[in-house]
Amino acid sequence: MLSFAAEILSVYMSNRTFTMIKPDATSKGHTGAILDQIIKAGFSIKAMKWTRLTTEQAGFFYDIHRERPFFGELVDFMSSGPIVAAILEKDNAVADFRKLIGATNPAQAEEGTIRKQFAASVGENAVHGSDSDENAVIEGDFFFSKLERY
Ligand code: FUP
Repeated sequence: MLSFAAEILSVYMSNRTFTMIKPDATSKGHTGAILDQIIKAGFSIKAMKWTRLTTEQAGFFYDIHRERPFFGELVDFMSSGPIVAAILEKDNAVADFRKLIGATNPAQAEEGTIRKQFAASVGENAVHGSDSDENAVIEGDFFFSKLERY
């Protein structure tokens, strides 16, 4: 019985985040190195898939940015090649993962962060990390069914 309650909590509470390794990083062959750093930082993978977004799916995922001037480029880029989508688990997952990946603009990202190492620009910045527990759940649900999480 505990496991049912624990599962509900672990799915909806703050120990999970959602990430994508973006098309720039997959196309440059950085997928393995990025996953290695994520795992070595203490995150465990609860769900993962290699896939490619349509422009419609990318637009839906980034709907909050629809009115921003970079929206068209963002959608074109995010649907330009394969991505790795994953749900990650760790205490304080959302905040710790954003620290691990660094600032949105790699020029402002701290040394050692994933974006500092692998991102070329603010638009093509190698990885996504959810910005809140609520969005982590919404974004994970967009990609994964319950049966695809372990
Ligand atoms: P982040 O939470 O770090 O992914 O950043 P945002 O939610 O602010 O932005 C989402 C994505 O929009 C970024 F990953 C890249 C893109 N973006 C731009 O292309 N230009 C900008 O000025 C800001 C964001």
